Amino acid sequence: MDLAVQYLRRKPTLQEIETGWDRFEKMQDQCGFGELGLCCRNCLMGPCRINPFGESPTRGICGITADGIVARNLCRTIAVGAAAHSDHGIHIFEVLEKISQGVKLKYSIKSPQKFEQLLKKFNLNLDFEKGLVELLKLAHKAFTSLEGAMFWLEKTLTAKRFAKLKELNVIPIGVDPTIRETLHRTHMGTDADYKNLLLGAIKCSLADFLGMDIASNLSDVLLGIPKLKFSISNLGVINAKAVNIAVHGHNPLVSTSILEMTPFFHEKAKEAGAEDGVNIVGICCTGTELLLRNGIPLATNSASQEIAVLTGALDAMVVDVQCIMPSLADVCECFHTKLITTMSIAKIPGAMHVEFEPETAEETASKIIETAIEAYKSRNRKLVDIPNICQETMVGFSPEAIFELLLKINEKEPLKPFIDNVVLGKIFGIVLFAGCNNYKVVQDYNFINMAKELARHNILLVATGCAGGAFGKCGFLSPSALHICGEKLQEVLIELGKYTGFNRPLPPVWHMGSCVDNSRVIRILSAIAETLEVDISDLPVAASAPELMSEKSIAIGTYAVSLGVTTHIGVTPQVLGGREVTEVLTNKITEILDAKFIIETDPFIASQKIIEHISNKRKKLGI
Ligand code: SF4
Ligand code: MSK
Repeated sequence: MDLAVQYLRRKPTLQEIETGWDRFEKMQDQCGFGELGLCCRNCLMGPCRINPFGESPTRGICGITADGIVARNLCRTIAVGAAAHSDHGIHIFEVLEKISQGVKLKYSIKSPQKFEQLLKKFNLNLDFEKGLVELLKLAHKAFTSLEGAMFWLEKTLTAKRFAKLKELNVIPIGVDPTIRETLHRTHMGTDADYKNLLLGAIKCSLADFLGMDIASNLSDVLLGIPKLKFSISNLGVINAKAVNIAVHGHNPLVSTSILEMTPFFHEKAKEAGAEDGVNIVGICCTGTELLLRNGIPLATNSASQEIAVLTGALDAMVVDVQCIMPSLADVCECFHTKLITTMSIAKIPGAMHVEFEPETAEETASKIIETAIEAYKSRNRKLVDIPNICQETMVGFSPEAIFELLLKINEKEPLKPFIDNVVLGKIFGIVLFAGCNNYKVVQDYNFINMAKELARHNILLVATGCAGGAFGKCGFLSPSALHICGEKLQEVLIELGKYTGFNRPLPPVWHMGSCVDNSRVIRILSAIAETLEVDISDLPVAASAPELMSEKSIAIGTYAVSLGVTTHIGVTPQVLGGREVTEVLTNKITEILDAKFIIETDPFIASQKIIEHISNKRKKLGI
């Protein structure tokens, strides 16, 4: 769908360079057992595969059923997603911990406002230094104990949802122990009851939410709360006259230090011939972190990460963790582009490794920028071809930025004007778009078509991660895209826009952050539900991951359902081989969580199903 990507992918001189789309074609037909989630290699008697047509073999060698295998695989997927999010959180935690211990770092607390907010939320009536120590103790307890997890979740979720989860006995026993327990129960000969495994999956997904909520909150404390601002998105943000550094992955620590060191290298870049100095652009969630906090332009989202290199004008691609294609090394090899890995747990053969440590962040960042400037000197001008495509992008819709805006309308009850518009049907509902791209779907096709369908029905859209990237690139994060909304929603966005100081309407899609910031959406929905004295599951809301790819997305989708948000998935998940499991996830789960999964690959039918779901919720609320 992205014209910039289409242009470079179809360029005759670049045809020899293999990308994810080529590898996807070569991979066809993909294994049917794997597609259905019916293979198991959890022990060395395997691999075992179950016949999906009910014929023999109907059980693994150990005797486990198809539903048992599918549920076990799902648990493992969620555990990996939760581990990725929480490890990200730990990286931020460790920097704050060092600050609290007085270690001299380049980082300092950028948002005292967020820090105070968290102290208040957790009843910590303390001064700065003691407050920081106690806040970190709480986060650590949430990572490691049931007591800590209970405390953090009770203070974050609606009372009704928390009570429901407690009754189901699915409150995580801390983030880390829950991941451990989940992996344990999936060991050969341990949990064989698919229902019990699915409860384990719910519990682990809540550990994911917890780790993510800690990561998102602590990132705001350390790096600042995103505020409303304008930037630009798509490959046109790469500047032929500058040394271009793309930052990619998920860890904002590395990229933030590169960004902060950049001003010291403009002159050096100019001396090397780059008249516009150093230009930082973002890819995936690292890009999103810098986009929302610092207004740094976003080059592209996940499926087209290799395409950014094909512009011939990237001098360095700096990567940290998660969603980084190992193939980048081969693509960079075709150009002068330096691929630089920065984290000890994420190395790529063929890449240069510059280890990142918070204590030496400045030196590391300087070394990376200098490497990019050196690479620039060998840039082949003949290979440079940057599609002149980029879109205005309004970002920074953190809960704090939204509340700040609403406070200007109603100082006493800031949520009231928003809720009134929901009641009046001017905002018919809210849908969160999250998750990745997936080569099984034409890139951004489901995002764009579903957004158009839903916005037309006056549904307000919020986005995170690569969903936000898709909407940025196609222009839906710009106030100029107001026309995709129904008239009633247009009125609301125009009215709210009057209070931003930008004298523009708000865009149809509100970008809330990276993958870990999905927890921001839950915080807002919880606040609305508490105001109305209902549960999140009573609200006219839904979530959609129409092009999901990563294990993290499965974890997010599962916790969204666990927290009462019916969630659409646009790529067939690897569970359909377990008939009972599928029936539970798409139907019976409603009995215990009042929310379910909608699996639908057609974006138009999916939109209809979401609209129907929202209509039903409105009817139940009597609005
Ligand atoms: Fe096969 Fe059971 Fe071993 Fe899985 S755990 S590989 S189903 S024997
Ligand atoms: S980066 S998890 S491809 S959203 Fe967060 Fe994008 Fe999905 Fe990675």
